[in-house]
Amino acid sequence: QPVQHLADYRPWPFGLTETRLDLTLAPRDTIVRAALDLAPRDASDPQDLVLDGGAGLRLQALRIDGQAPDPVHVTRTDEQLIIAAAALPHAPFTLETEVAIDPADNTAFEGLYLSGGMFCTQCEAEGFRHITFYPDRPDVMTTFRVTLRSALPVRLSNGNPVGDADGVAEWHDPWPKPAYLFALVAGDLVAVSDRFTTRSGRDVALNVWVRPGDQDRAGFAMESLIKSMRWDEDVYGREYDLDVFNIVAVDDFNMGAMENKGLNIFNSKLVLASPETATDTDYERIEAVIAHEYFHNWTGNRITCRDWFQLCLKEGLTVFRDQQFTSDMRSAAVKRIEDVQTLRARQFREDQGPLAHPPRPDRYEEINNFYTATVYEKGAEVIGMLKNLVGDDGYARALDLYFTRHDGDAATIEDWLTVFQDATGRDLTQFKRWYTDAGTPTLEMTEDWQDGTLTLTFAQSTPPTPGQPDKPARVIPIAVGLIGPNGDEVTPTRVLEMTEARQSFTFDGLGARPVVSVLRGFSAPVMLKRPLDDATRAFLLAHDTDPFARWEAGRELALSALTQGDAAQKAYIAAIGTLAADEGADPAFRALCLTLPGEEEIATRIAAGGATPDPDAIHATRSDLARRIALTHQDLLAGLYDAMTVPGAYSPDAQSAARRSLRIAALGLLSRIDGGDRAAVLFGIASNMTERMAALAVLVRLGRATSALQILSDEFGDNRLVMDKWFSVQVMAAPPEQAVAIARDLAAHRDFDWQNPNRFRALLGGLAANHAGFHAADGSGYDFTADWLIRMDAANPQIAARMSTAFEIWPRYDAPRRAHARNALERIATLAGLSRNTREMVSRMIA
Ligand code: BAL
Ligand code: ZN
Repeated sequence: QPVQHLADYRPWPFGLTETRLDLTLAPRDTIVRAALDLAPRDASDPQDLVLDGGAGLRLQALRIDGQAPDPVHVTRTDEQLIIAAAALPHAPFTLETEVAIDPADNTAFEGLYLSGGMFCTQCEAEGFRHITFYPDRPDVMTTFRVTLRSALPVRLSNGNPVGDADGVAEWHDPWPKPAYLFALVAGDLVAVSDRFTTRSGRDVALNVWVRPGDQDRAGFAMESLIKSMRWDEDVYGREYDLDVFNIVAVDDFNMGAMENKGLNIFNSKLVLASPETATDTDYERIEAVIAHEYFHNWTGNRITCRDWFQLCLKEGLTVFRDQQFTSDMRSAAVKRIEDVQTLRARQFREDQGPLAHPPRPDRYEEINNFYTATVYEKGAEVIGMLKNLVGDDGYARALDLYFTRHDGDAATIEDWLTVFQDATGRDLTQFKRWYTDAGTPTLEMTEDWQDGTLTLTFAQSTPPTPGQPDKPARVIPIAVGLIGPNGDEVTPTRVLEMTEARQSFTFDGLGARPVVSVLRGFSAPVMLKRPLDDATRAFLLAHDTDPFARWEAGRELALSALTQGDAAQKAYIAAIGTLAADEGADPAFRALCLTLPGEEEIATRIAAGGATPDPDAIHATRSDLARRIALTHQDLLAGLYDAMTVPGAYSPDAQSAARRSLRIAALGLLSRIDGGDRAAVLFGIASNMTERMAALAVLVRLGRATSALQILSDEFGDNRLVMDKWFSVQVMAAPPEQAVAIARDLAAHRDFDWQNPNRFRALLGGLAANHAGFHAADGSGYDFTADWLIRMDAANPQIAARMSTAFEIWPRYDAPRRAHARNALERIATLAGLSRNTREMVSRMIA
């Protein structure tokens, strides 16, 4: 498959009105019979019928209106089946195919595969072509009728059940959909069930399907689903549209979850939770991802993407919606801060390296490589900015128009922006650059104060990214508030709309010079630079009424403390102590303020300033600062650690989780001076996984985790999800100089089932998350990772390519590290038989 270009899009020359599938499931020789009702779009211009489907499909029969075509008119290539126009009727016709496939050999988990004896599918983006020959593109939408034949007791597909008897189940999906939303499951499963009545009175059967024995860990997923369904009705006016909604938990899954119509398939780690096995973070994530997949029913399924370049149309919007949902269910302030942390850690990092691309790319080789932080998280930020610019009412009008105008469509970013223009009258020509231009803009702010007038001058610039050397100015919504010298807000939040490369805004009639609170709520995904002394940052940390800006002031102080030496450290430590002691503040907010920036974030900041990050120095400086905080605030932290104990039975609600998060932040700092004694006690007595894992991470960092690790594996050796944590914490929290050796030992462990994506991610992702460990000066982290990427690529290209992003910022390090990284990448690049997925990633990284 050559490079795909957005500019080359052409509609498919046939219409498809119904797809009928009949599958006889077996580990080997699954038989797939497909009947496609087709019609040429323009009978006067006959076209070849080109269907996707490669060598893995063993074609056993091919008929057009019941007749086998002359073989001279049929061509097979590596990736397609082509029937010449000469063999096709000029009127509607039915194409029938019969193929045999081997799910048991499918280690790539794309298409139909087996996971622990269960048949399941993953078709986004281009998995359906591994099941049958098909126009596997999102703009070909049709209704599906599916017959499943299997002796396994549960047989599921999309839409509504028609019947199920004697090993044969029939399903009908009345909503036209593209093939990427097709799914089937057959297995020995049990359901946690409930019902939901939509506001127009549709009675919907809800099921969360799990393996027998896992039912007691599926209740939270069901609660989350019901909350999501209600929220989408209340906030977006969107109702569910089938009689059943099924969720299935699967152990082997490349993604987090998948929004197949009426049959969401989930990685089991995003469904199964109990207090003993899941952390507060797991619970929050399960709630968010259940919501995300459910919300796709409207933003993704009813309105899908015309082509894969438009992926952020559904993903950015659905992430934005799940972020709103979590804000409503929990603390909006804390959620916003967490989202910005994620954006900076993943997307700003992506923008800083050779994989930088716009939210809507205009070329790709392998679309699976574009399920990125830029498409998802930056895609959501762009919608947040749009909402900021048109206001809440404008946003609501635009979304209503989007749902009415485009229901049933395969739409584009242009369609999306036109809806906003039509609903609000606003010209979005310049705004569109956020979709088409890559890179994180830098926004510099300077202030001028004269006679009661404050002038803020902003200058924006965006560094070059691959293929985009020059970046014109973008529209940047800059939310600003002014705070008086006594700490009162004198000017509430106002959104300044910057449209030029350099632009000034004035505030008149001010009595005394205020302190500027800028980029409130992180109103645009930019890197803000402003000359500000630590005393003013401390003032904002104490007084800013915008929680994000308040936290950000603390973050800036922390980064200053980490890079500027003693005076900055003193200022930071004093300010952070005041905040930690503020009993009026949300414990989760205090926890966020007490948590130092991660080593990766510090490195990104140093690189953005034009310097070369030194992973070992960053690790040492950060550890020293944590120790100084602990020494200075020993009593305060010990008091918090005790006071934030949550009495009674575990509950994953936001308030309880907030208290635990503050307790854990205190524990982490105290461990810098108590030798890990508190952590050892906590690990022994805690009955919930949140506190046990936090304690375990401390013990691993301090090299005293041997018995705790043994206890955990004795207790949970047969629980895959807990064992994933067991693998990852040992590497992620390890002292950097030991991380690679520990990873090597664990890779030889009998439970390192490397073909399971979660287990592979636990170990390799754990190492990548250990910044100074992965970037070991001798290149051992790079070599170890490259060895495993090579091995994984032969089994599962998607996972290998995804995990190769561990290298995505290699050019920012020093010359010896760069040489090691380049060697490792070249070793992968030159491998014979490398997948398209990994080849594209590696070649972009070493271009
Ligand atoms: N569509 C792929 C999985 C997700 O974003 O929901
Ligand atoms: Zn999604």
